[in-house]
Amino acid sequence: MLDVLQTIWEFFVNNFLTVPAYFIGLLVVVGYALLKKPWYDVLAGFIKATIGFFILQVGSGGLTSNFRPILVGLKDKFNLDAMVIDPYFGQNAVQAGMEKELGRTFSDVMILLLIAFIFNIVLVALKRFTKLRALFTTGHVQMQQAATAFWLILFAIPSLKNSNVGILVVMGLLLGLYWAVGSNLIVGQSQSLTDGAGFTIAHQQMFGIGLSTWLAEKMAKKSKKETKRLDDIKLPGWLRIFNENMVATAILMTLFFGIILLILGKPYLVEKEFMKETQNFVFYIMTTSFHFGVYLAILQLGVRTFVTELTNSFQGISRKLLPGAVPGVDCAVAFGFGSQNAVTIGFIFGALGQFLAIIALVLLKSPTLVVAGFVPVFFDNAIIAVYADNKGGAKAAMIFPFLSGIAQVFGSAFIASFVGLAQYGGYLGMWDWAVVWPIFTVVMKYLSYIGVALVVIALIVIPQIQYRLKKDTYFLETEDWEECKRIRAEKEAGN
Ligand code: ASC
Repeated sequence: MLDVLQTIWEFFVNNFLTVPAYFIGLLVVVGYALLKKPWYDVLAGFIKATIGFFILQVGSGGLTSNFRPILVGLKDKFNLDAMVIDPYFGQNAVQAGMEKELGRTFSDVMILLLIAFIFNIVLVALKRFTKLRALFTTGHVQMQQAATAFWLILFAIPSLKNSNVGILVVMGLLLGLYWAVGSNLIVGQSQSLTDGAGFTIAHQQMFGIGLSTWLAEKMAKKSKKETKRLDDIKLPGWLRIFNENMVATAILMTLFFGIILLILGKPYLVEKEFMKETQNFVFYIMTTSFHFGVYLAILQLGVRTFVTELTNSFQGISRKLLPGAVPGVDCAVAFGFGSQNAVTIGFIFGALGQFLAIIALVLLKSPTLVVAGFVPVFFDNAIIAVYADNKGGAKAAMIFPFLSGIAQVFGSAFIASFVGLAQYGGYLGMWDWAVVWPIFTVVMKYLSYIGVALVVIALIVIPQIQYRLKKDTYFLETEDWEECKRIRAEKEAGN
């Protein structure tokens, strides 16, 4: 009997737990079965989820091999670790590191994701006590964060390695709380921006948005002059080419990697057999740089394919369980609201901040060379500008993305070197993961379980403070926005 169980377990471990593509397929099957979908939808879901992950692996393998000449070259010649701050490079880096150093597979990350998500549901179900009103539903981001959190937490508390249950409890608790608290933090600001569209942002910079927007509002209240809105400013049309992922990635990568490859020089690349003597150097540089765009596109296609299935199978379940909660969605959803200039302005000032910070790192002889990735420089800073402009006008929409750009580079350089991810070529350099999680990590590294407790308490307290500041209208933000606005306007007039 025990033999049979053992064989079944081994079969499960060998074919599902250690093969993320099938594990994700299995999760989708379970979700759809619970939703009582017809068998053909379950089958289609399984196929899409599994193939989606295989596609992702093609993209991520391509990125890694495309990046090799640069990583190897910089290490060889200058003893530098080049690191792209971008969620996909970050996920790749963790994946590589996990397999090499921890002997774990990506299925561990998927289990963590699942537990943290269930914990997020529980926290919202208990919203009378927790004051948490939002569910994090952005699957591809959850995966990137689960991977990064896995690495950061194991680095901070290495003893967790010995206990599978311990790892999952501590990590699920921290990540689930971060998702619930972060997306809840900006419910009110999101309702204000969208005039009650009934969603919040569940992405990688919720604390960045919350803090910047709060400061923007303070700034606007203090200033005597009328605040100028971004919509009052006219921008040159050519800047819009940066709003397209593929174009911006190609330009950024050609700029950064072009310079690095030029510095490494053709003779070196030929000697190491990265390129042929007969190849034209300029076209080699262009081909290499453009291929980052190619592999990112493949990778994103794969992610979208399986995340759609995963989210559908998760969401159906949570919607039934959680009336009165709002979904946390991708930051790009909010780009349709507020000023249309904000996206471009946020990108430009964020890029300016990042470039200055990168130059500073080079001048300071940092052992980690940070390379700007498209996703943080564009999405983080654009969304911060959209929210900051809504509360604080044009000036805020320039200042906060600029500061964010600086924080993204310095924060990522610090944490990725500290935890040993820089050597794998990437880090999830988005605002919260360059500022908030490094703080968590340091606190936990030096205080161990007391540090974990402190982080947990800090997270639990945040929604309680939010609630106490606006007791009478807090839950109305999600339940009845018109009424919430009315009461707040009355109060304002009364003052
Ligand atoms: C991310 C990430 C993306 C983008 C996208 C923005 O963090 O991984 O693909 O931002 O979610 O719409």
